[in-house]
Parts: sequence; C-alpha cells; structure tokens
Amino acid sequence: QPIGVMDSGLGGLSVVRLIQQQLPDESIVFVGDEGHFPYGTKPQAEVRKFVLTIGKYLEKYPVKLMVIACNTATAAALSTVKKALPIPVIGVIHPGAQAAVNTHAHTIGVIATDSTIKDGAYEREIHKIDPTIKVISQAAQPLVSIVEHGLTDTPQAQQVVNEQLSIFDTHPIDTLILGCTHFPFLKKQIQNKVGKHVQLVDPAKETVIHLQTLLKDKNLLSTTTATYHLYSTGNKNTLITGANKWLHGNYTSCASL
Ligand code: DGN
Repeated sequence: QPIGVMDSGLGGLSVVRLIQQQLPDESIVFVGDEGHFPYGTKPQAEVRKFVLTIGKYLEKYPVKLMVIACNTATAAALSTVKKALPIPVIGVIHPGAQAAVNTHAHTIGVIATDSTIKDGAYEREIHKIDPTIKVISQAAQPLVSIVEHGLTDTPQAQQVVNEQLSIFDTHPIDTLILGCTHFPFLKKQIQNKVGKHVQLVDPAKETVIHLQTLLKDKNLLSTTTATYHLYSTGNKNTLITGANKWLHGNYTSCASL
C-alpha cells in the first residue's frame, strides 16, 4: 500500500520530493487541497475539518500511513486526525523543532503562516525539548502566494522575502526553521536575506527520517516499484505545473478529486 501525503496546496510536494529521494520504493498518493487554499489564514476549526475529510479519503484509498505535510494543518489537526484514523499519522512540526534544536542554536527563528505562528506550535515543541532556547517567530504568509503563483524565480520573490524577514535584521538568530512546506522552494532567497551563518532547517528532512523509522518499526517498508498518484481538490493544472517543476515530472498520474 502507498503512503498518503496531504497539503493545502503545492507545498507538500517538497515532502513528496524528499520521500522519492530517500525512500525510492515507497508509493505515494498526494492530495493538495487547492480547493480550500490557503489554510494559513483560516480558523483552525475549519482547517481541522478539511484535514479530517482528506484523512478519511486517504484511509479508504487505502494508504498504510498518512503524512500531514503542512505545518498549518499539523498545528490544527494532528491530534484529532490521529485519534480519528486507525492508521499511523505523522506531522511536520515535532520533527522540525527537533531538527532545529539539534543544531545547538541559542536563538531559533521560525517563519510560518499566520495560523501556525498564532498557534505557537513551534515555540511549544522547542521549549518541550529545551526551555532555555530563545525563539523569535514571524508570520510570512505572502511567501506562500509567491510559491503557489509560480513566482519563485522572479526578482519579486527576493523582494517579498526581504520585506517579510526584516525582523531578523534587528533580532539575530543562529538557526531558522522553514515552518511552512512552501518555503523550501524559496530557500535561496531566504538564505540570501538572513546570511550564510544562519542554518536553515527544512522540517521535511527530519519528517522523512521519522517516517522511515516508523515504517521499519511497523514492518511496513515497501519492496515493490513505486507509483506516484497526485490529486487536487481544485484545478489540477496548478498541481501539474508544480509537479513538473519540483518533482521533475516524476509522477504517475495527476487528477482533480
Ligand atoms: N503549506 C502550508 C504550511 O506548511 O503551513 C500552508 C500554506 C497555506 O497557507 N495554505
């Protein structure tokens, strides 16, 4: 059985891409909830409903495990979806916080959607591991639109990154968590802005390590040839464009749900 991966839009493809690289035998069913995009500006109760609906769809597909490849959705719905589904469900926030703490930073910056920052999920997870670390959180919702609109390679991308991350000019950090799955697609511009001395943490990396351990422990590792089926709850052409660009066209099918 495949792994189910969901996101509010294209951001989850940054997680799909890593699973393809690190676990090449695993098949994936991806659902991008373009029909309800963006999650980052919506109330958590509403996001929770969307994620639960997709979780039930994936469970019936059926998938063997679900990855909530969206920070906003993880903050709003991980514990609810875990309780509601009989399959293992993992999110990206705990792995992201752990990866950032592992860099031995004194001050960690977090950039994410309005909703994730308001929830304080990263700060909570970091302080559960080490309460002495200073955390500077900054909502950077406009970066999500830059990615969804395919503008990552334009001068406008650097300009918006510079504006959104200006807090770090006066509040220096050692490590920066890319707390939204859309942000790794702007890694170059973000590194340019904060400087080379700041270590960028992509929670997807630690999430995939966590995923691999879980599959091994539960004896769920696949040995068949992988397939990648992508679904969008909105316009599938947006997903096809993203998949051609970021998965280098490496998918089996793409359809609207
Ligand atoms: N990619 C999502 C996240 O990781 O939080 C949110 C993007 C959005 O606002 N829809």
